[in-house]
Amino acid sequence: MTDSSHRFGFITIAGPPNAGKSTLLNRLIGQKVSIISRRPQTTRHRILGIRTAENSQLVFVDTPGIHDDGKKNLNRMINRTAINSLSDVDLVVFMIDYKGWNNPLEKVLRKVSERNVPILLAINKIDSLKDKSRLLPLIQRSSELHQFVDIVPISALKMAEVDEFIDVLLKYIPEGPPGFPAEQISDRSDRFLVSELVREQTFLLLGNELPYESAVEVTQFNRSDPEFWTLDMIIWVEKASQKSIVIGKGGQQLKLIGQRARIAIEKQFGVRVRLNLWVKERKGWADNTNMLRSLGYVED
Ligand SMILES: Nc1nc2c(ncn2[C@@H]2O[C@H](COP(=O)(O)OP(=O)(O)OP(=O)(O)O)[C@@H](O)[C@H]2O)c(=O)[nH]1
Ligand SMILES: [Mg+2]
Repeated sequence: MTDSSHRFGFITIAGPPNAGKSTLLNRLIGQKVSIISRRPQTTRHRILGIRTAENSQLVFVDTPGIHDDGKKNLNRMINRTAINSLSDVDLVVFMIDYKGWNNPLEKVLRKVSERNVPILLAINKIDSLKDKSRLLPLIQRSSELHQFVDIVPISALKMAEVDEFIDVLLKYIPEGPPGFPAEQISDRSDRFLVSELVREQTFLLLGNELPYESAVEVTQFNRSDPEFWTLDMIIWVEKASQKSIVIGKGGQQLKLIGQRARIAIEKQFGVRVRLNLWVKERKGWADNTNMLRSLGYVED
């Protein structure tokens, strides 16, 4: 590669739920493009994060964690989204955490490796691994499972040297001109991101209490005053009991979700926001293809 050459390519970040894929994406892009929570199955869509440097442009594809439980339509769609993101990319970063392999995880790896794309293994959360000598056997075991192009222990959360990691990735990226404008950092709209920032707060505040079958719909996205946005959103759930969990005693929970989400949106976009939230139930929405489509879970 000559000094003047430019690289351009796509890198999918895939792996099981909760490995830290979205955390890595945000770290590599330098701002939040994908929401994060300690709860598995936070990401539900394919989300692009674009990193433009002087001699390269890398397009990262964040994907939902791939898992085995495909009963509901929603779950199946989400798994399909992840698997479809493995084609036509230059590299897959397969992310696991330091706890290592188990049967379902090996099954996920086999599914991913069917696509014949080079796979780099990132072993994440090593900041939480007290006994670092456990890494060596894990690397050994991993190399027996698949011929990874590289195996890199990382901490997506505490990574100081992003450039070093990028240099490792660039080895697998072909030369080519940039495919996106330099200022573009994501393929997702502001409207999508505000709904995600509300969903993130429901995950963070309700944790495991939150029914998995909840989604956020933006019904008003008014930016006629560019410095003071008015946003209306509906949090959809499937049952009355779930509705009362989200609303909480005397509406306290919903109020807190609204306050925190408003602050997150204001910080993200540097504007002031009026945010109105409602909780509504519709039985079976997570199985209803039309509803899934209108909420953006069906890829055309
Ligand atoms: N200690 C530690 N925690 C991390 C690290 N990276 C991510 N986490 C935490 O792991 C949890 C899951 O992170 P996410 O980035 O949402 O994981 P994900 O793989 O995108 O999860 P899904 O979207 O559900 O598939 C969050 O609580 C993160 O803060 C890391 O390097 N170290
Ligand atoms: Mg995620």
